This record gives sequence, C-alpha cells and structure tokens, in this order.
Amino acid sequence: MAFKRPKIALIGGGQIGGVLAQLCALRELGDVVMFDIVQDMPQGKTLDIAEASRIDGFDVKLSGTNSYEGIAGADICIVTAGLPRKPGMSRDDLLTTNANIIKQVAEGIKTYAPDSFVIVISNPLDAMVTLMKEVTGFPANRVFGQAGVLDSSRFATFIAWELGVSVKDVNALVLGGHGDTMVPLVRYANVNGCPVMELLEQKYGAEKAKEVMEEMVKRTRNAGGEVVALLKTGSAFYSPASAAIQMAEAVIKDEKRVLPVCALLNGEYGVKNLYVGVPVVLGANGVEKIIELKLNEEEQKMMDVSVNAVKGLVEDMKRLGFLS
Ligand code: TXD
Repeated sequence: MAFKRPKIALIGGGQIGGVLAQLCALRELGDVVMFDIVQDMPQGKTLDIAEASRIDGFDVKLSGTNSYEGIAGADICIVTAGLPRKPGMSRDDLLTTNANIIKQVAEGIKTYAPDSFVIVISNPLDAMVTLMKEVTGFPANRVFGQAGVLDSSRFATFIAWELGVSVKDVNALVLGGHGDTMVPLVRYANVNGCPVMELLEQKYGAEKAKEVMEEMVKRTRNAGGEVVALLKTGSAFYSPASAAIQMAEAVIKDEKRVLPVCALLNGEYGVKNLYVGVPVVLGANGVEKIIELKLNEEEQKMMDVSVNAVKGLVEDMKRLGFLS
C-alpha cells in the first residue's frame, strides 16, 4: 500500500467554498476538488488558486468539477452547498430549498465517497447535519457540523478587544444550536487561566462587569447578522471557512483537538438522538469523544432552550417530509 495525500472535497464553491479551497492549499492539507452545479465556476476558482501556488509556495492539486464522480474516494467532504434566504422567502421555503440540495449532496457523497468524513456548514446548520446523517447513513462520528468553532472565536475576539489582551490567550466556548439561542459559557471564559469575569470586575466593578459581559454575549449571538447587515449581500465567509478548516485539520492530522462541534448526542446534556453543539475530541476518527460539562442550573436552562429550538427545526423537517 502506498501513502496518499488526503483528498478534500468541497461541495459548494461559493463564498465559503472559495476560501476553503485557498486555505486548504495554503496549509497543504491535501488535494482539493471543488464541486458546484454552476458550470465551469469551480474549475475557474480552483484554477485561479492553483496559479498562485508558485507565489505562495504550496504544492497540492486543485480541481473543479460539475459531476459527483469528481469527488470519488474523497477522505473528507466539506459541504457549503445551499441558497441564502432571499427577500419574500419564508423559513419553510429556505428549509425546503436547502434540504433538497443537501439531500442531493448526501446521495452524491454516499455513492462516491462512502468512507469520508463530512463537515456540514450549510444553514440551517443543525437541521442540515441531521439530514446529511440520515441520507448517508454514515456513523455519527463521521458526520458533524461547523458552528461552535466560529461562534466561540467570535466570543473570544470580543473579549480580547474589551480587555485589550491578545486574542491568542482568550479561551471561550459557545455551546448549543447555531442560532440566536446559542449558549456562550461565561463562567468558563478565561485569559490563559484568568477568569474573564474577574478581569472585567477589576476593570469595571461587579455591576458594570456584568453589563459589559451581557453585551458581549448578545453581540456573539447576533454576530452572523451583524456581518450580514454590513455586507448587504451574502453572509460571513472568511471566518466560517477558517473554522471548518480547523476541524478538517484536526481530523486529517489526528490532532485530538477539543473543539465545539455540532455532534449527535446520545444522552449527554440530557439530550438523546439530536445534533447539538458541544465540545468534542476531534481526531482521525472524527468525533472521538463527546465532552459533557457539568453545567450549572442557569447554563443548563439556556442549553435546554437552545435544544428546544433545534428540536423545532427537526420537527419542521419531519413535517416537510425530509426526515423520518
Ligand atoms: O457557521 C456556519 N455554519 C455558517 C453557515 C456561517 C455562515 C454562512 N453559513 C451558511 O453556509 C450559509 O447560510 C449557506 O447556507 C452556506 C454557504 O454560504 P456561502 O456564503 O458560501 O454561500 P454561496 O456563496 O451562496 O455558495 C453556495 C454555493 C453556490 O456556489 C451554489 O451554486 C452552490 O452552493 N449550490 C450547490 N452546490 C452543489 N449542489 C447543489 N445542489 C447546489 N445548489 C447550490
């Protein structure tokens, strides 16, 4: 048996897909194939990135395809295929449109990359991961979603700005579904071991510190919307791509990273058979372990609200006939 480079399939070559391809190349994570239904576009994007290889000094194969055969044998698939919500479109309309797309994508992956790990990014995230799992029938350790890495990075960024410290030293964790019910864990947030709340209290006193933290929690929950409002068209794409690449790298390099991932729970946090964002160990076997934190009453309550929001999405998917 010969060693081979990992093959990374990017399903969806839009805004996030493009940055994913460039990051895979810059980090030499493996050979990249980008799939999209738009004729020639993934071929053009990957050609453009490949032509920077001499300048940036990377050496990986990049290609584009409009047929699922092109992803044959992929080790890892990162899925961004889907449409954004358009004016006049209801939540159900978007759910139906993207569920139809993810169903197609899942069938393509099942047929051509049956041994792959699948990272779903498409929205509504928690519902699309659930559908991906159901259609592929892959084991839960191989199908998971990106939300928490980004939400946590956003939270950490705001904390760093507020305290005037390096973002590299900030650890912050966001659990729950990928929506405005997400659960930023204030009690666990720290700057290289120093509790963030303590640092805020030193700066502002107890009362104001609480207010400042509440603002940061609110901003984290609305961070996606904040970017959408500024961009006017489309949603965040640099940071979601970075987040998914960190997850892919953890799997490809068997790093055993502890990252918040949308993973299938089986009793943890009082939740059974539902995809929710929780810290996991990510390594060569994908989701290798789910880490169950001892949440306090207030945190568990927020988690329950978030879990219920995800359950609602799953119910909608059942009602629309996508999930059994
Ligand atoms: O953190 C997160 N999980 C997210 C998720 C953060 C930001 C955005 N998030 C969602 O990711 C967003 O709501 C979208 O559902 C996806 C992808 O976002 P992106 O900004 O990359 O969207 P684009 O630019 O519209 O790209 C989507 C591509 C586009 O090129 C389409 O032609 C393609 O998807 N597409 C398909 N590809 C394959 N197969 C099918 N059927 C298909 N339909 C559309």
